[in-house]
Amino acid sequence: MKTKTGLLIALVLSTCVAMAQQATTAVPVKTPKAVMDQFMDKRFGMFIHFGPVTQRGTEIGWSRNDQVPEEEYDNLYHEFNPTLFNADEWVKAAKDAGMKYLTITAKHHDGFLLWPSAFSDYNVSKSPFKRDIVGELAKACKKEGITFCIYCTVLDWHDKDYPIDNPHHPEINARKGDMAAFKTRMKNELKEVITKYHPFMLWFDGYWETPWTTADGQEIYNYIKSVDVNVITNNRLGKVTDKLSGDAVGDFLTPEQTIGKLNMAEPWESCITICNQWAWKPNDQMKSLKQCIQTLVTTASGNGNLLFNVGPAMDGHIEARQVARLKEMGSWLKQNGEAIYGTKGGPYLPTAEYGATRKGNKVYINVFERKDSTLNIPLIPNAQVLKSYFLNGNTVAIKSDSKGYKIELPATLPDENCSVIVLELDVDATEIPVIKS
Ligand code: H79
Repeated sequence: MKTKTGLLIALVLSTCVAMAQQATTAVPVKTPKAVMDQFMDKRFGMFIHFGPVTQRGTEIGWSRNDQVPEEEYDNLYHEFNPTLFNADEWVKAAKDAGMKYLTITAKHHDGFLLWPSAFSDYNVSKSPFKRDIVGELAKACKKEGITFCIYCTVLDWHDKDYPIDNPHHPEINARKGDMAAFKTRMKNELKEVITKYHPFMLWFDGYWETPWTTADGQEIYNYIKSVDVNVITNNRLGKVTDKLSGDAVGDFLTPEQTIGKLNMAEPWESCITICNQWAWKPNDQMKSLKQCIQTLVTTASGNGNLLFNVGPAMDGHIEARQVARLKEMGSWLKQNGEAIYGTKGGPYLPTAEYGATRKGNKVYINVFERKDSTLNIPLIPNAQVLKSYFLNGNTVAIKSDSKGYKIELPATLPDENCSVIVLELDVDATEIPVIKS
């Protein structure tokens, strides 16, 4: 009797499980909100563009078949030997900058893989360097508590199954390809990196070429979710980048080389380079410390994350001047990180003079520039300012009239790059609707 009842229970249970599985395949699975919140609380990450192309010092995303002929480009890996590559040093540079996550170009449009894959021979294990760059970085990140993420584009000009060979010369774009076979290989590669390296997030790119459709993107998104439901993706799996509706597929918006607008409804991350080029370029122009800090703060003030890019040199080291600049950002964050990590943007729209962030009952007014002896900002409706002070401790006098607050600024601001003024309120600052400056 006992076993019969047991069998019956098992039968009912397995039917329920099957029904639940059917239900989940019908409705596309989304990333849990708690995971997205974890991601957005990090605010600052390191983007790394690296690969055999660094030997030419040209751009990874568009120099193949342009500045570097295809034949030459596709053979660069035979000499790829970045002997100074040290994952611990890259991760330390990110950590010293105050970054909380790191995203490596495991596969860019040129199709070369920085990990030893079972699914494509065009990978780092076939170069003289041989070592697993993705694996070593994943390990170093884990050791240092930096969240590890992977960039992998949906383009692949090297793969014979991908229908486009050369976007610069449409007349020779006759390659027929086989998108079904291509997507199968893409899935295998994705499953390989997810199960081997456990990325928190996958950063897709290259949706714009004609062979790729939004349906392909949705298929890949669903596949990723079937491997690990908690893996986040950016919105570049579908055809539209600026909205998470319509033709976009994924979890967050991705303004490129520009700071996103304040958006309290949809998560976003701006990717911006520390110099001009994504991949290493000799003597590339580097942003000033002021530009770097204000880029980060304006991004956080718009409620977004900043994925700040470095391109390590051909021998594998990150230029000393870039490491130093990142460290300077880290020093600023050590003193002012309270106004960045785990905050929300707003309630004020960022301006050239200041941007605001908020957490609990505090609004942080991040002042970029002293234009006058007072900083004038609009009133926060239905709230009292209980206290006002610089994050470094000095009190700040604040007056208000019907037009707004007048914050008295000292003759010189305490920090020439960005000084944080805290306003303590009698209400929860995160509930305040956006105020037009
Ligand atoms: O990985 C980085 C870039 O390589 C990649 N996205 C970021 C994160 C990217 N690949 N392509 N694009 C971005 C857009 C390319 C625009 C281009 Fe052009 C138009 C390439 C050639 C024409 C603009 C004008 C850039 C170079 C000339």
